[in-house]
Amino acid sequence: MTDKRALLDKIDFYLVTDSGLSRKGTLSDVEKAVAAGCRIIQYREKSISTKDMIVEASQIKTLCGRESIFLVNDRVDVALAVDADGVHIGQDDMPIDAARDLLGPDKIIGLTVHTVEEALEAEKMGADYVGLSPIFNTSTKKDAGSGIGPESIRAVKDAIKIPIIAIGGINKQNSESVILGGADSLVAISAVVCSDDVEQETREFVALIRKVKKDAFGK
Ligand code: 3NM
Repeated sequence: MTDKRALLDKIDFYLVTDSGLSRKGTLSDVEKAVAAGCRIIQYREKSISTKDMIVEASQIKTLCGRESIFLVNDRVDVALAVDADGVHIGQDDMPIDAARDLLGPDKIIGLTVHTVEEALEAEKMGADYVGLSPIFNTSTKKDAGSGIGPESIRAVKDAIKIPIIAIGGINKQNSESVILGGADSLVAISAVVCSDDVEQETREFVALIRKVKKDAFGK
């Protein structure tokens, strides 16, 4: 197991980039989030050329260094080009086994799932974690559908062993319900990248998640 894979068990707050919403830009957001203790970054970029993505992805890889996992959303080719730590893929993207063949056994592959059945299938196919979505209604992803509610996380947690990352409409007010519901980590895009101080917001999310885990589970 690589060092980065071992980090997967220790993640609290998970940053997904969004250049459309960001106040200060993707690179600044990543730099601030890493400085604030975010140990996993997903580069999600749908509006620039592949050439520009590769330049930005390699800069993000440098910012993540050895401390933070660096994943690329959807684009296995970009992940390979910059030797990222892995990819995050959706149900309609490249199948996990094809991504695994291209990336090799050591890279991290996360898959978005919406149901217990999809989570079981993801684990069976060799995903390293699942992104469970959308927990609450969100306007950040237009086609995300309606929130499944934090009470839906438990059934997924009971069904699989790999980590669950919750996403969709999460903020500091509802984070506790998400972690108590069974998520190992959570993503909050607009709550962080739309803020004036990404470093401070990330710090607050990291501290809040750690506190809820410690108080509820003693870890
Ligand atoms: N994927 P916010 S929801 C990138 O449901 C993404 O799969 C989703 O943004 C899914 O934290 C989402 O601002 C956006 O609600 C989440």
